[in-house]
Amino acid sequence: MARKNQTLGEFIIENQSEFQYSSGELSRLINSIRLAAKMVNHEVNKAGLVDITGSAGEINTQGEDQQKLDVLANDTFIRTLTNREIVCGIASEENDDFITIEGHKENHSNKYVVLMDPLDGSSNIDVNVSVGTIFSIYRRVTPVGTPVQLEDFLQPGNLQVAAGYIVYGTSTMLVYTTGHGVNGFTLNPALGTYYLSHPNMKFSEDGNIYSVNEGNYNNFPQGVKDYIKYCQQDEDDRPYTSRYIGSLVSDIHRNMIKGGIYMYPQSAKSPNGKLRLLYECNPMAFIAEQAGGTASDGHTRIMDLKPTELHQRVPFFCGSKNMVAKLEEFIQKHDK
Ligand code: P6P
Repeated sequence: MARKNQTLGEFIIENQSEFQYSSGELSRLINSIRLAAKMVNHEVNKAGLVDITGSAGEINTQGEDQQKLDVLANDTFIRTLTNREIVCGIASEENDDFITIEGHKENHSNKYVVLMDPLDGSSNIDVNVSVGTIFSIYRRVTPVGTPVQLEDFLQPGNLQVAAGYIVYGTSTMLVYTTGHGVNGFTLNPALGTYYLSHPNMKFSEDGNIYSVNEGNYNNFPQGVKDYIKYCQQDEDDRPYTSRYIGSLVSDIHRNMIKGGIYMYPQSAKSPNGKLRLLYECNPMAFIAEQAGGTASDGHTRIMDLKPTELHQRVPFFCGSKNMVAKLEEFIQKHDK
């Protein structure tokens, strides 16, 4: 049972029984993510003061200019999870291939793998706009005790055991689910403690915010164009409000609190969309569904998609379920 202002540590202990099959290892894993998030938060909050903003001069696996904080966040999460030996593998947006964690300690856990986007929206860092970390946790499919394989990471989102995000915004929040609803914890930076500030977060069935990069409008599929025009019509509860931060975690976090839909469609520039299925769409979809929302690629439930590549991209529509359903109606009308 969630009690307002409970600390994250108390919450994890009191809800330990919910972690199916877990002998406390999943709790230890969430605790490690909590610690790494505090370290990244410390660096993000002083980004403007120390020479760590701006480009690291490297290009990541996505061909994107790697920001220094991207590298720092990636290293921090990987080091924290590796030192505690509570996962046997890590896949990251910043690394071409997955990382295998060899166990040396007697309490080494080799049940779980983590997939993450260590610092999503990092192009916003230099302009002081909020950014986020996204993570997704699975039990491995290969036998425990053998080295992890790619198949341990290429699992459909409906097999996630936990997923969450950290939003480094006006306050830093950790929002996650283990399949029993969604709870948001706000960090008190003075104490370094997270407090349950948003128990049992819910997407409203309807909303009046739509989030999309309208600069790509001319390249969107016709169904998406029609839906955007529908949002703008002066009729019934419309026009809706357009809000787009360009930071997935922030846009979805706001829409979960206020009601709304986030859209990243395919386009001529991004024929499969821009967002990555494994460590952006699946975790955000798990959270959205656990909060009563939905997430699809316009035709199929995101969490039912069978992954084929570690960094594959898919079109992504996520939020208030009646808004996503309306969009799918427009998209599917053009399928006939
Ligand atoms: P665009 C950030 O790079 C990101 O992955 C998401 O956080 C964000 O929603 C999207 O891309 C923004 O992309 O093409 O609109 O700048």
